[in-house]
Amino acid sequence: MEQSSGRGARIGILMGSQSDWAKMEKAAEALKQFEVPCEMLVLSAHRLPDRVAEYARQAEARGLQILIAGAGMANHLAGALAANCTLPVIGVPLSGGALNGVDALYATVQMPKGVPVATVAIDGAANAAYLAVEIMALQDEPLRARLKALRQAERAKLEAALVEQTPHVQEVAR
Ligand code: RP5
Repeated sequence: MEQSSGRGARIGILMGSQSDWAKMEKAAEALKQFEVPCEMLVLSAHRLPDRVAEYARQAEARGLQILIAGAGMANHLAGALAANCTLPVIGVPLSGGALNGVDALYATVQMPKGVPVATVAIDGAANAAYLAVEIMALQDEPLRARLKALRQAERAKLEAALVEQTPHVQEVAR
């Protein structure tokens, strides 16, 4: 396991179990292309509730700007973090267990008024990172430029693929 505790981290990526690591690593990978420093940590809301609260309470003072939290089944990690800080918290419901992530989706998304968790799709860790970057880019001009450049590059790649496909499409249509 590579537990990264980031000095200078702007985003904290947390997960309920070591078994969630591979799925949550997708968030770190997505952040890498934007050069946004992050830290990754396994902290269970049920097994280590005091540590979760402590982490959330100290997060802002440590320079973290957004927390991303993923867990499966009775996912209370994102909610427990949101309850203990006012940073934006993005929840990632993870697949697994008898209900394969639908339970975690409901547990993550149904937060009480005033204590929101922005919830992405089941196993949507990469999108949690993109959303975090979009929020941070509001106040960060170079990051905004990187975000727009990446979108543009992806669009250009798809446009190019479309042009390559065109003769084939015409062939089929004939
Ligand atoms: C959740 O239960 C964890 O986030 C994980 O997705 C799932 C299974 O956890 P382990 O039993 O592998 O620790 O709380």
